Amino acid sequence: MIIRTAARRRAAATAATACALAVALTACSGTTKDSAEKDTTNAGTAAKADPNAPLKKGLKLAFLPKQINNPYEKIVDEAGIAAAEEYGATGKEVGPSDASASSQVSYINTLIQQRQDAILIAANDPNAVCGPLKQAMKKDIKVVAYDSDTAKDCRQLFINQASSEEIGRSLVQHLGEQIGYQGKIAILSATQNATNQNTWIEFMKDELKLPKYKNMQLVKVAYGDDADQKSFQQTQGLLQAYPDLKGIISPTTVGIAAAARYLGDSSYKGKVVLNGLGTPNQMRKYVKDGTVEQFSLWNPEELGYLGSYAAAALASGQITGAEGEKFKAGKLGEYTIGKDGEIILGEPTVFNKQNIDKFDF
Ligand code: RAM
Repeated sequence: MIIRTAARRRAAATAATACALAVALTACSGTTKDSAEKDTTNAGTAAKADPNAPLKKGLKLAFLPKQINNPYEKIVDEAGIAAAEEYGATGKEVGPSDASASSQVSYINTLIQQRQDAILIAANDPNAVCGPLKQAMKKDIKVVAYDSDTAKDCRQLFINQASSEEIGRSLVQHLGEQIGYQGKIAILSATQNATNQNTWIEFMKDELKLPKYKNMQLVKVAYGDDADQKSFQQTQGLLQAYPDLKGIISPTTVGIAAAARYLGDSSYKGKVVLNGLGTPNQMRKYVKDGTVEQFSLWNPEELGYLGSYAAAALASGQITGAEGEKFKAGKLGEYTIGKDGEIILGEPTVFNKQNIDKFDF
């Protein structure tokens, strides 16, 4: 928590500097709301931000998660919807029941017809949703990716839960320590197309190239599709194929919970190390019974809250998506837009037996 606050302060300082520089270029000076609203594309367009514009009342926000029956996505979206109520807007969640590449397309088309003010999307595929999202932006519907990004020109902002590099590398670092930097390891991911998991896996593979991991061997990346049963079966399959497996990293809350359930009831309990990204409420049981020693996550409520405020700031003309612009995200304080329209929530937390009961999400 302390780190997160410090990170935010750093971000604010960067924003102040960026804004001071930008004043000369008028990006931080007052412009009319109309000019800001004409921005229908990504950062770097002619539209100007009006940092003093009030958040518009009555905005309509739609959250489109990877899939609606994912407990993690539910926490994020519910927090975003609650935040919208805070500033006089309404929010809703719609979405597919599976996380396949194009399952979100028809939902985007419907949201465009409904003339929502902003669509917030956790993309199942960086490109499959791009065409419809561009249509939305053309109609002046703001598009904010959160959790899992689209290609950069298909949205105006990406709300990233933490630095992707830090997430990927730290998971390998933690597992390495736990298994004494020795033995076969596997990754149990979500879907093959998921932008967030794939980005993290790239950083994991890069981290594994360092000399200290020379005795650790990544034998397989398995995909549970963020479906509980498939993730369970994939874990079983991994252990059948590699009975001498030393560790599994599952960078998905659905995957890690299913893998923990499999390990917890098997002879591998306490022998195969499972690490990754999970929610404390889903993982508490497995931490307490010794199946899992530690895992990480950020606060998903804060992710939804930040996404909601960012979408409202965009739809109100306070920001356009350009690097260096800043806005106030309610109780979370000030945030700054980074390169390529990315906004980073903060630092992940590591959960273990000592601290897990302090968290309830
Ligand atoms: C799952 C989803 C989501 C990811 C979390 C960690 O719930 O795949 O996209 O961010 O895990």
